[in-house]
Amino acid sequence: MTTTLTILGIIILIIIIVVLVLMAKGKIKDKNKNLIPDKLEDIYSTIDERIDQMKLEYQDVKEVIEELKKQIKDIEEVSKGKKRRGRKPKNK
Ligand SMILES: [Ca+2]
Repeated sequence: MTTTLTILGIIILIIIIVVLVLMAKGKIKDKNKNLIPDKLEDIYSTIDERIDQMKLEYQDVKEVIEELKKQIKDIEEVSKGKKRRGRKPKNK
């Protein structure tokens, strides 16, 4: 186990050194010189945008579920004899 981790650590270290050398030679682009390859920054940025979009979509689903809960409660109330309230006018 320790040997495996040591070998893995050495491999990661070699990859980091190779990437840094390639960046120093300009083979791997790093426009802002923060030692993070531009490709990695692009990937991070894409993932970050998608997570933001997913949060918005999740919020939509949450709102629909809340509305569904209200509607189910309305069915329950009507079944107990309460008068139907009907749909609220949309204010969007
Ligand atoms: Ca960079």
